[in-house]
Amino acid sequence: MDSSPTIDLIGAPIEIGTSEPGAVMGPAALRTAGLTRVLHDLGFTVRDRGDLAPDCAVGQRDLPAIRAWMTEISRAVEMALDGGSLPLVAGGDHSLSLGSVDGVLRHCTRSGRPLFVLWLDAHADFNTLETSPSGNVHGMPLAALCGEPGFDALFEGGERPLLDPRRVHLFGLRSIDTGERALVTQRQVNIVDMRTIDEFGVVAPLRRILDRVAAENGHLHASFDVDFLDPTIAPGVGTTVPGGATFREAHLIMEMLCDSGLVGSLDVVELNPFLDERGRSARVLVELVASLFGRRIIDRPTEMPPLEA
Ligand code: EXY
Ligand code: MN
Ligand code: MN
Ligand code: MN
Repeated sequence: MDSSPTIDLIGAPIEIGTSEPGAVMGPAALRTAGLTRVLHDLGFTVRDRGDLAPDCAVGQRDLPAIRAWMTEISRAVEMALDGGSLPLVAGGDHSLSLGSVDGVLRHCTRSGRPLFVLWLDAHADFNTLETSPSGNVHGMPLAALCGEPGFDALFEGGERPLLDPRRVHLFGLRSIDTGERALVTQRQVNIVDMRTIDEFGVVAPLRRILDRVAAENGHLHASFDVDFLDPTIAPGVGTTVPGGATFREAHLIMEMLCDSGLVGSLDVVELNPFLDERGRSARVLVELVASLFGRRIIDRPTEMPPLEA
């Protein structure tokens, strides 16, 4: 992990980006599953900032309501980074990344480090208001962050730093809509889909991404959507897609991210306890976050252990 010993846990119980209610309980479920305790046991100082609650009418699902959320999330993330902490944004649906990535962008614009995004997700989340088949904003955050037209109502007036789509790495993709497929190709978004993972595993594709980020002294923002995982291990999400990452693949990704020391901010999104089975998905997520922050079975170098003579 990045050298920061302090983690700012920011609850973002937003669910107006989706049509399936329940993600509002995500932050509470992650805390109940022991998120704060495992991080503390790993030696981190965890500052739980509580749950953000922007001033927007309950049930409002329009862009101004989402803008109210985004502004608060962006400010909290930027403040954490400016203060030398690592922001961990617990969702809530994936539209929260409109705020978290915006906040990281603002910080990185000042720190001078290029921002790379690792989007662990079954989906591309690169729809625009035009191309979206559902109108759900949680399927659009990357398009909006990369400056696609139609999202001005989301960002308070004035200049905003844009995310470079060529520094976005989709990882685990297995569901994409027609319109966003054309867009991600046109914008040269980097894609490691499940077919690539089936053929080459997670190590080689992820190693290539991490080497690139390290070579450019980049800040890596990891955005972890529960539906990246196979639904058999994480059913608690409203947009499950069969054929996701296994528990071991997900753990290995987290351990490689940890070893890289490049992750400077994290979202954990789309957990829907209403659809979960006795907290199973929440507990899996906490296990995986623990691996991302350094929990190991034994401390040994990553090369093959010597065979006994
Ligand atoms: N691509 C579909 C849509 O835009 O409606 C499904 C999006 C699911 C989004 C979740 C957060 O990853
Ligand atoms: Mn920084
Ligand atoms: Mn997503
Ligand atoms: Mn998804």
